[in-house]
Amino acid sequence: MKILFITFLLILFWGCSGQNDNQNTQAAASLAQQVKQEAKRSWDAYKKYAWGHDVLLPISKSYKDWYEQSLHISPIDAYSTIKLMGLEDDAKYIENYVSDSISFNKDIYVKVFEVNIRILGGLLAMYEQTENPKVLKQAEDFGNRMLKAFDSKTGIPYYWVNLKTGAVKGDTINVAEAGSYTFEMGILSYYTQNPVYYQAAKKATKAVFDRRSEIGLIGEIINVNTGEWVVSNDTHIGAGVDSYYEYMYKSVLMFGDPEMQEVWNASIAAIEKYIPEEFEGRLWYGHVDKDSGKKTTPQVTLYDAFFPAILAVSGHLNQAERLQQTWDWLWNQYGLEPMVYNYKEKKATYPVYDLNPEIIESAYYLYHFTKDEKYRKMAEKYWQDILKYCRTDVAFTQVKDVQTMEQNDYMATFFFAETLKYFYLIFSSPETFDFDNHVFSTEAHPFQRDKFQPDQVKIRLGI
Ligand code: DMJ
Repeated sequence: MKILFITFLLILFWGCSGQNDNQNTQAAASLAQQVKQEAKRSWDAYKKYAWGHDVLLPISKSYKDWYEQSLHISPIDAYSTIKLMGLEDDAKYIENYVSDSISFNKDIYVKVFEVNIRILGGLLAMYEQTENPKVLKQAEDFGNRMLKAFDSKTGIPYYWVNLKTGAVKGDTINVAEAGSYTFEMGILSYYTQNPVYYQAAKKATKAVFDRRSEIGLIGEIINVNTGEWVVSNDTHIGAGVDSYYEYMYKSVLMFGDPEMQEVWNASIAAIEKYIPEEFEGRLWYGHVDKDSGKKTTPQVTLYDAFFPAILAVSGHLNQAERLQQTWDWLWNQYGLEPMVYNYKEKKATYPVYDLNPEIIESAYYLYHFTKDEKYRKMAEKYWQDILKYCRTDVAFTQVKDVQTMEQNDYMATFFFAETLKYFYLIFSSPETFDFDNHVFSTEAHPFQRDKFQPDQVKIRLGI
């Protein structure tokens, strides 16, 4: 009788949990569809009001270019999301436009870091999807123009390069801008079978790493010619540093470069030893003096919320989950995140929210690694808040101040490339996308790992 009763309870439990799983899956699937519809609506607004230009201004229904001439950043950056969502006509339209109607031979100075992650990364993702040789030609042409920036005494790129003349300027640069190139330039080396790009990128990363302090920490801002640290002695993992660490690990994942593995091992050990801090029961990664390891400013930027994703994928899952809890707590203080936050004063010191993706990216990685529905619930809340505060009649826009929710008139290109993509992926059924066989660039452009044959990687990247 007792056995019968226990069996009945187990069947009831399984039945209910099966029903819950079903409900969760259906709810997530309909959110994925909603994200796709919103992406399409925003893309149509870009086409209507800003086609051919870099960025949509969704309130004035106008456009803005980053420089004197457009670089078509939105379509190039948006492509991999549009393709992943199965918006085939739009994807084909962008592919044709990029291969037949765009020239990068423009007499303008561009920010090397920003165009690398958005334009070179976007073009390479497009090539991987289409195998259109004209797209690869565009990527190669762009890579060659960018390469001129790396011709400095240290190998760290200048801040600006003129796409037409190859002239450079700007000799102080933050660490993210100095050393986050190995991923895109490694992929370019692979597809063009020319190691020059990866070698230049790796030299820049190592030039930063080689200037670490005795306790293994790097600074924030460096002089391209002298290799000296300037402005402050602080170090952290946030805005201005973030992707330097991200690309070390992703180059290991993608290319298996043993030297980068050593660089990553030494870097993550120093980070974990000196930067984490417990405050009021939560885990924070604030600022630290790079020479003494002493805590300085208890400040984070919303870019730092990429770190749970990197911790999770590199095998530090518990730490990743704890850190994501902190970010979730911060989101809930406002209903969106502030760009800069002092966690001891509990103050948003720079309260803008630019439609950034990092907290959603980390929720997606953690959902993948734990399959815990709580991460989808987190993402659902972020999505509802973005719908509430950032949605406009035609697209989405930034918020000037997360305390008042006053809107700004700008839809950053990474909203297409990253934010919408990570929302779509976390709500889609896991079979939609083979996470373990892909590595995302810092701009969320996905690249398929099994397209990179290890023996060929060594030859083509010069490892
Ligand atoms: C993106 O442009 C990239 O992810 C970059 O590395 C830092 N973060 C922004 C978006 O917040």
